[in-house]
Formats: sequence, structure tokens, C-alpha cells
Amino acid sequence: MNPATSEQPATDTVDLSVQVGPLHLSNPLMTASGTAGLGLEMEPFFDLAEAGAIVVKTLTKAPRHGNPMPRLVETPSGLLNSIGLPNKGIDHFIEQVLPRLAGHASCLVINIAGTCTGEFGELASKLDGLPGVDGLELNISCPNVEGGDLPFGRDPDVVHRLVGDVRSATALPIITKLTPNVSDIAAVAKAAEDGGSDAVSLINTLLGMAVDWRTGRPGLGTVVGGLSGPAIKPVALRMVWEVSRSVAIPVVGIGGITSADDVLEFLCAGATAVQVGTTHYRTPDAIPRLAAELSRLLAEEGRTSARDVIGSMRTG
Ligand code: RRO
Repeated sequence: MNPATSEQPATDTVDLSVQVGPLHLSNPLMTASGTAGLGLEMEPFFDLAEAGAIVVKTLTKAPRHGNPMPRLVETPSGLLNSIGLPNKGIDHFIEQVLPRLAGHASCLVINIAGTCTGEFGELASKLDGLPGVDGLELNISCPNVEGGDLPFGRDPDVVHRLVGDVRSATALPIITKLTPNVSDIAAVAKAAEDGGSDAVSLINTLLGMAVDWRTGRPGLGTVVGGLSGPAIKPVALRMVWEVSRSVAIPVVGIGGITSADDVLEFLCAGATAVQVGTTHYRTPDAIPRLAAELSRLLAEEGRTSARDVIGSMRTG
């Protein structure tokens, strides 16, 4: 604000739009898969078209019940989950949900997970060309399946092959969602890029656990689960920075975003867009709030476009 005139900076002249590969987003704010249901559940809180993109909860080929309770534990500044991909299966989604959802979001991204590498291509071809579907997010990083992390997401050779299979099965834009539970996330991102992914999103949750020493019981039914929320933001920022220096495709940052400053930090570190997740449980209308706040912060700094912040971090 200019103290001499007390004029408000003109927020309506700030351009929030970004380009995630072939996907044009009106702002950089996407919902993180699993925190906004199948999209329609969020409609009491905001108009889905206000989000840069809606990403739905992971869909699998066969219906799944999910993991044994308890599935959620709060930790300092974080949330541990072991949900286990409960869903009614891709066919139910296509027949019963998509017809009601199509056209509500300005960009709709369907998150899919296969139980083996070949299943990803099968799921992708089912969604190819369906009205209302704008892109796919490949969940190769769920921490809560039997035996721990999906092995697909940890091995660059497997990731290269899996993404290549999906690339041959669909013309839809592909975002590959990466696990942080590896020693070299940039190598996995490069494999996704070489396989034909249009973008990568990171990070999925960090493996963690909770225990009650008095009862001797673990906090989660599966003992180990995935940690999200502000507690993981510094780890996510570090990985976004590492990956954005290693690939040419856009990076979508995920991890503990609760404020517009958080969003701009991810953009500064190299993300082109972000996903907003755990904060939805406290603030289900976080997306429109953050969009308004983003415009205000950028205008205050005399910036006219969110794109100018992308990758603007200077070292040395
Ligand atoms: O459903 C889950 O347990 C879950 C999934 Br699919 C994921 O990708 N990440 C996560 O933390 N939980």
C-alpha cells in the first residue's frame, strides 16, 4: 500500500494464470488428491471453477474398502494417514460421478493408481477422450498399500516404463505424482519426463508413525502411514527445488501449504503450480481465500503476474 495516498494496489490487474504443460490454469491452486473427495463434496464451500484445477481422490480399477481403523492421527503441525485408497472403482466413477462433475471445474484432473504397472495404461485408456476430463495424475507414490510404499514410484526404470505405457494409452496430459521416500527424487522425476510425462507433482506423504507408549498401541491401524501438513513443507520445498533444476517439464509443488506466502515460496523455489491438501480439513474454502490473498500479496509488491515468481529464487 502507498502510505502517501493510501491507495489499495490494484489486485484485479494481477494475472494468476499458469501453464502446466498443455493445461492452462486460471490460477496456480489445485486441490491435492484425497483432500477434496471426488470434487462435488467441495461445492458447498466454493465454486469448483475457482480452483486452477480439481484433482480427485485416487481411483483404482477394482473397488477398494481401504485400510483398517484408525486411519488418521494428528501430530504437531501434521497429519498422519493410512486411508488405503478406498473407492468404488473407475467404472463407477465414469458411469455415476463424472456425468455430474463434468463441466463444474475449470480443469479436472483424474488421479489413478494401478495395482501393477500395466494397470495404469488400462485406467488411462478408459478415461481417454471422456468429456470433462482434462488430465491425469498418476499416483505412483501411495504410501498406504500392503507392503508399504508402491514399489513403482521408487525405481526410475519402472517409472520410465510405466509412464511410457500411459503415454501410449492416452492423449490426455499426464502429471506424475512422486514419492519423497527415496534418496534421489530428481532421478525419478527425470525418468517420468523421459517416459513422456507432461509434468510432475511432489511430494506425496512422508512415511511416518505414531505410538502410545502407555497402551503400547500404534496410532494407525497399519502402524506406518503418510505424513502431510505444515510439518513437511521444508522437505517439500527442498525437493521441488531439486527437481525443478533437473527437469524441463513443469513441477507442481505439494506439502503443507496453508497461506498465500507458502504458495509463492513454492513458486519461487521452482514450482509452476501447487496443490493444497491438508489445510482443507480446517479451511474447506482455502482455495478461493488463497487466490484472493495471492492477488493482494503480488499487487502489494508491484507484481503483475504470478508467473514472474516461478523459479525466481537466487542462490549465491
Ligand atoms: O489413500 C491413501 O491412503 C493415500 C494415498 Br492414495 C496417497 O497417495 N497418499 C496418502 O498419503 N494416502
